[in-house]
Amino acid sequence: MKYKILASEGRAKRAHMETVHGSIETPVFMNVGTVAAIKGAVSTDDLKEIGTQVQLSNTYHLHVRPGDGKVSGDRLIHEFGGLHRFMHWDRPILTDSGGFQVFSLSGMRKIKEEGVTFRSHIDGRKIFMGPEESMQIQSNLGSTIAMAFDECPPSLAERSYIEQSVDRTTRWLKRCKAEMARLNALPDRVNPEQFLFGINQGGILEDVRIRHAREIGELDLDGYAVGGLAVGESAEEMYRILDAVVPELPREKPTYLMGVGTPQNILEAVERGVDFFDCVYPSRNGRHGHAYTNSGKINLFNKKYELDPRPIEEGCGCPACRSYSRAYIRHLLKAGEMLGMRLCVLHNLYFYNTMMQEIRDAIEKGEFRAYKERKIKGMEAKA
Ligand code: PRF
Ligand code: ZN
Repeated sequence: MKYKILASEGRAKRAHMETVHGSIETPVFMNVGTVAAIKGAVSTDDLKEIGTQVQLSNTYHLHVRPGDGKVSGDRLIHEFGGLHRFMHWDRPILTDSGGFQVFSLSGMRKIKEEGVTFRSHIDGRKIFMGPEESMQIQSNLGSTIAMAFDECPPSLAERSYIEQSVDRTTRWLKRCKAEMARLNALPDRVNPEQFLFGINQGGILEDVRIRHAREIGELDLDGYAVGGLAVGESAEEMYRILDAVVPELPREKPTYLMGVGTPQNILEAVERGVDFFDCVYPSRNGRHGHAYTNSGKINLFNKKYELDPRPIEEGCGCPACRSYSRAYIRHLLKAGEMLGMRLCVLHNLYFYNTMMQEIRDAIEKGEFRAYKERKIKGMEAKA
């Protein structure tokens, strides 16, 4: 068995997953490196130091780069020996399928049964991507976990559109599964044991979500994601959909909530049974000088930190807090020095990774509820 639940409290699960790139302890926060790089000049050695278990990269971005467009990025990376060797990371990598990026980055696109035609955001070149292409690219990259090619419909789409789109996403998922099986059997694969996660869609329509979850649950995939959330709906709506849909997905498989979220969102979703998360918030906020603490987010550009000798968070073991004051980091940020951003990003990723460790410990001890209440109350306090 690749995935094993070690402890649970209500719906919250503490689990362990075996992969060819080592094990993953869940709940886990995946650190986002869209183009095979964590933004903020963070190296893979840094990631090991701050406790990163899984990195996330993107199919679409690594298809259009590296390279000059004549040979695709993923073919070059395959020739190099795969994404792990290319970026010097030997732990698990999850690749997103490109579906969501196509929908969020590309102005011009055409969706058909075969797939999507759109223009590259780099050079405007026409690109076609369907379920088979997405699997081929992810197989070339050799990621640990590949995501199915899905459509994430706009949050305001009508019911009839969402129903059609979800049915197409199911048909695409079956094609992804067949293509992944074919690719994994080829002799030249970087990772012939690549896992495939399916993605649940359905907007904020509970009945469509539930029907879709039951359909894809029967396909016996390696894991299941909830997509199409955190795209403009309220947090309450997101929790309502998770309440409805997570119990319909196979509990003996990992559950991944895509693109979520704030520390509060993650705590609420863990309580509802989610294992995997990813979000750009810690790195993006860090690059803007916003740092997470147990008593709320602080803006290091604020004048009140000009002579503050304390670290971002007292007692934090991250590379920023071990050595540097708020005053110095503020100076670096204001001077536009890259080190300022880098230290804030390292602190924020450490904060997220450490929170996940605390969550895992709390579930094991049967103290998750109490931990969650305490953590949220603390973060709501004014820093
Ligand atoms: N689908 C895919 N990737 C995603 C999403 C999705 O719906 C989301 C939605 N929050 C983030 N990333 N393939
Ligand atoms: Zn720190």
